[in-house]
Amino acid sequence: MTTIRLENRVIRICIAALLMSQMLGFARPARALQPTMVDLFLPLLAKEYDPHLETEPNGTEALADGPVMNGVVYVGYHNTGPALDSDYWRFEASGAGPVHIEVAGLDSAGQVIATRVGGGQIGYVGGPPFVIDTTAPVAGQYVVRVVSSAALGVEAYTVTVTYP
Ligand SMILES: [Ca+2]
Repeated sequence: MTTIRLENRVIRICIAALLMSQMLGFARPARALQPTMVDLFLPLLAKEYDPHLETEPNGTEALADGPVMNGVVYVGYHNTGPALDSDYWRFEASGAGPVHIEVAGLDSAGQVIATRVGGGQIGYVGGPPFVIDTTAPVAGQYVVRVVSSAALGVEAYTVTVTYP
């Protein structure tokens, strides 16, 4: 993942340099440049900005990924390898009601904590299966904190939240 992001960055810098030089009038004509740019750039953008993937850093409420859409599967990564990694995902409940959280792909060291922003904890699970059934007491912002590690060699996990 890191390698892909680095490569994306390098390629984007090269493309930006090409575009700049073209704008300033000392590069090849636009027709010669454009097909290469489209072939390379669009698939990489689609990967890097996929809204269903986590974006580090996301280790605090303020940096939480989201808002996650109701019932949609999101993918996070164990970025710190065997060490514990905290990823925050936020969602907004439209009212009080049942909240269902499912996280798959954590090893036995994983934890999932659901909290109302500015309020208290509404759910916790400290071992598999990582499923929380709880209740949102009021409308508002909530976060799901996924504490993961890749101790068992798994690189990714999924998180799905359904809420009012
Ligand atoms: Ca992560």
